Amino acid sequence: MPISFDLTSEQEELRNLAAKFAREEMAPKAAECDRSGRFPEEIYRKAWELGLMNLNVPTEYGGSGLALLDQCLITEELGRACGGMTTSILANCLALQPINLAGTPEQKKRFLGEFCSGYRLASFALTEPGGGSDAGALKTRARREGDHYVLDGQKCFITNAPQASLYTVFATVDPAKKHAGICAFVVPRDTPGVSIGREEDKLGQRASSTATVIFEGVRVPVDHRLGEEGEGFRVAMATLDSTRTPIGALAVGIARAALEHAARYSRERTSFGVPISQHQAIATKIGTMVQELEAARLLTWRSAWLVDHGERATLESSIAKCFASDSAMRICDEAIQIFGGYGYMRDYPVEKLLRDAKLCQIYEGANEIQRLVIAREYLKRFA
Ligand code: COS
Repeated sequence: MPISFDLTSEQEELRNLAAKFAREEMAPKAAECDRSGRFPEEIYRKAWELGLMNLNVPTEYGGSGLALLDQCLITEELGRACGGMTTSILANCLALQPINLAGTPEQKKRFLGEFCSGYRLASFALTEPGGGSDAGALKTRARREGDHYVLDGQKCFITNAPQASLYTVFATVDPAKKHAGICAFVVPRDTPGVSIGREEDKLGQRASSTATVIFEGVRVPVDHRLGEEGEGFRVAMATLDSTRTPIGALAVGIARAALEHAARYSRERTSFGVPISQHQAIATKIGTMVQELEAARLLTWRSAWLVDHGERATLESSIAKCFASDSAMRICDEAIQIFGGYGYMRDYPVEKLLRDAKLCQIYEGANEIQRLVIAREYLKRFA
């Protein structure tokens, strides 16, 4: 089978569009939003206007309908400018993917259409205060009452929760059934009984918002359930199979920014009479950083390519997300080291990158879970 890393002219255009938006709109406000924790809604609106949101929504429902590889190209450019803003922009793709995967044509038209006819945000609500990694043990209850389900429970660390108009929520009809009891629901924000709890004050990615969502006696019509009763866990896992790869691309974007800052600084800063880039101690750091960045990008591209060719990429998406986020942490750490004392200071851009990269190791499945998935999938194939 031929392998090509050439991008089409359409892909180059998309990448340029994202790079321009990142450079002109996101980057100038990244430091300010990081300091204040402000949610820059004007940027997200503009991203929507340019078609840089809802990238995975099919064109027939008004979305961009982009291949996952195209989504990764865009995400890397956005991630290079601001990790937190990129997370908020990507959150719609994560929240709407269960509808893409398991919605009926009528549900897709009803729920996806409104995201493409106007600017709106959605949140993916899986994680709970009692556990994130063991998603099969979630406790939010869904009790069937006639043609409704009644939801009770709490979801935590939910991206864009305070601003979202819709949540895709995972709840169980019977905790004893574990995975087989879980259902996926579409829950509009204005449904009585839905409220927002504590908004988090985070280490990094501070331009995105993160909060608890509380469901108290929330009545959801049966036709808001995605897929059959008991299919919710599989819908969540299949969603993450395609959304973990863009998290890898986001980590590549953050790492690329760190490498570029460090490379530029190493040529400007002198010590012992020469630019520090001429010292082997610095050059070998840069050599390793470049290798890790290139490898991380290739892994995200391969995972995206497989998904775009209709393959299940559980293994590859976990590898891409895990490797890219671990490398981003190492690259950002080395970038700070190259900047020396300046790197530790908030006046310089690299400490933010490290704080932003850290979240990529934790969300959409902690990297310990990715390693577990990788080992399981490898052993299945190896057998
Ligand atoms: N696609 C489709 N189906 C899948 C799947 C996938 N990627 N992964 C698992 N399943 C199915 C399995 O085939 C199994 O189905 P059967 O019951 O019919 O055999 C079922 O789901 C249960 O799978 P499994 O036994 O692997 O579940 P476990 O509880 O052992 O482990 C992990 C699942 C740990 C991998 C899962 O809970 C996980 O990914 N946790 C992290 C959650 C996460 O990413 N949270 C972040 C939220 S977004 S910020």
